[in-house]
Amino acid sequence: MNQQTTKRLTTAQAIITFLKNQYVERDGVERPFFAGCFGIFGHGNIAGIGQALQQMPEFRYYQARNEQAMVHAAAAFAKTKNRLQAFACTSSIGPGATNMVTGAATATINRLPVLLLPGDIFARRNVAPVLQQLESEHSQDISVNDCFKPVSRYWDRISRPEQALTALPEAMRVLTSPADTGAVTVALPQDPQAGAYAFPEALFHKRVWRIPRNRPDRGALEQAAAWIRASQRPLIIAGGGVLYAEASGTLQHFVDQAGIPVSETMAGKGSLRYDHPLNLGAIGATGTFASNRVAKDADLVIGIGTRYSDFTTSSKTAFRYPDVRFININVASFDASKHLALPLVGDAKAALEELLLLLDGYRVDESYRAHSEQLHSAWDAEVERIYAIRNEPLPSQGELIGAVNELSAPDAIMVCAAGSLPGDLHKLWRSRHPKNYHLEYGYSCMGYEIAGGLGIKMAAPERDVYVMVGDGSYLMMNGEIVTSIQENHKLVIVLLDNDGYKSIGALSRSLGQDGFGTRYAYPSNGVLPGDTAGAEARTLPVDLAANARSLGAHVIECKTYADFVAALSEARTADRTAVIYIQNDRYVGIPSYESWWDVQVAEVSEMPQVEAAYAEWAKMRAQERYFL
Ligand SMILES: Cc1ncc(C[n+]2csc(CCOP(=O)(O)OP(=O)(O)O)c2C)c(N)n1
Ligand SMILES: [Mg+2]
Repeated sequence: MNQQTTKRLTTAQAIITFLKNQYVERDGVERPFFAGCFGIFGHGNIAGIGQALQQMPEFRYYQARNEQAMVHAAAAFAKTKNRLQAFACTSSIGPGATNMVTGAATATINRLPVLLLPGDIFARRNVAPVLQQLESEHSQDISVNDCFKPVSRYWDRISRPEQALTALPEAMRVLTSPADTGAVTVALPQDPQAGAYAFPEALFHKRVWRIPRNRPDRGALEQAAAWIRASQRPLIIAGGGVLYAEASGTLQHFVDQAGIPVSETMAGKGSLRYDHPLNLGAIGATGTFASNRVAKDADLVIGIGTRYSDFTTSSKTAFRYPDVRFININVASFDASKHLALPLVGDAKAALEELLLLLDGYRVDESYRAHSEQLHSAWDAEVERIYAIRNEPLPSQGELIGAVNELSAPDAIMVCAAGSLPGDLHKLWRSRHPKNYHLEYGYSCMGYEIAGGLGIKMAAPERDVYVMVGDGSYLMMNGEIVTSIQENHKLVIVLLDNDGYKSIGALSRSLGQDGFGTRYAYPSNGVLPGDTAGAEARTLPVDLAANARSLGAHVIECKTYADFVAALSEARTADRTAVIYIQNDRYVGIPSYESWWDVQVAEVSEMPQVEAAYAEWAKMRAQERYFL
């Protein structure tokens, strides 16, 4: 085809036409990369991207309520699709754009592809300052969209239409790269966005981006096999990379053959079924005693697709064996090299397949395997114990998690992000398939829950989606309930009300700070009450169930565990998004199991409890390690 054939389009029309024609292929399966575009219109995008979407309804537009929420929905969609499909998000300029910054950071930290198309100020500048323009006396080449730079894996601004010709392929390279993916921002000043240009037709040809399964260096693989053979107590840590690579089956095969136990990170939970005898469950600060005991003595840690967050490593106190070594399988050399590991840079599935061949005939010592299996069973009994608690008068969070787990279909998807729920879920949720457990715990962004649920349901409409959300997160961002009803993407939202921030309240008490600022209560004598105020604190007249009802949801209010069980079956048959509202106990918590999380305590204070907490902290701090 003649490279010189051109088509006169606005830049926005060219972008949407381009996006429509981008495909990805992995393992011989080809699919369109973009599922459509979320957006909220304003003067920064209505005549550009807005008009283009209107003209091309085959590239589906979804209206959102809040720009941050739509980016969360897009990220959750991409996560559910194992990064093989994604959304674009269009916003106006100014606040519409900066609302997306938090969403961008969430996507980038979780390594999830999202294409952001914020509107931008006039490139021709003569009418500046345009409504919502933040001016600078130092430069005219600056706008609020520069805020996206540190939270994007690729950032560009299209000030002249022909810049799209080089920007768009770069955007696709990053979005489809397993190692580099994250938020990609292409800012669109409104004049070139709606202005026309003769674009080469070649830009719009169908293009298939191959998602590679890179194999690690052969020498590194051989060395890894030698290290594994030499190890007495190896432990696998399964991270999100196992799931994105769809490597669960290979991991199970590997574990069955080698007998190495597996612990799971927040993003990697579900890599093995919970009832696999060598699955020790969650690891780290929110880990099980099974994982944390094995991690403590492990002489070799094989991290697969993990970024080793402080929650995973218990702030570098989890691995105590003096000569512990690490082998890290990761698509990103950055993560593969953490803890001065032997890096196996490559795809999790491909790397495990190669290692399996090199480990032919290898098996851990029978006593080590038996020890791991014993811990697995002991942990399962602990989960059973917590599921069976029937706390009065208000139910405990653990028993409610048990009910959701036991009464949901094994192929349902449960989503959560912040509060006390993630830690409890990490320990207690029994994952029955690789996508059963969806936690955004890279940014732990309050507000992700319902918006994320929407994105998940769009990615997997055939599955039930359970959103587990605290009252704090619910208050922060609940608007996508409306979108779920508008688009008929039914969610079951379990809204756990404990009158404020249970998680930060517990953290505050552990720091000697009495839950200050974490209860939803009226001030008394100008001071917000802490936990010692007990029941004397006057709670706020907030009715979250009525709030959910006002947004159009089917709301079921519960008081007891029995009500809750009945509500779960009612919600399953409801014709639209259902919200199960229940108050639960602020103080009954799940303990931590032989782990720690480093939160810096005030070194000097006028409060004796804080000084005591500091002394305790200093002891644990001394156990933090460098891996050199
Ligand atoms: C956007 C955002 N702001 C602040 C925080 C810090 N934070 C973590 S959990 C939490 C409280 C969450 O309250 P809620 O949703 O009611 O859950 P609970 O702790 O009561 O279980 C806060 C403020 C956060 N994670 N995200
Ligand atoms: Mg709460």
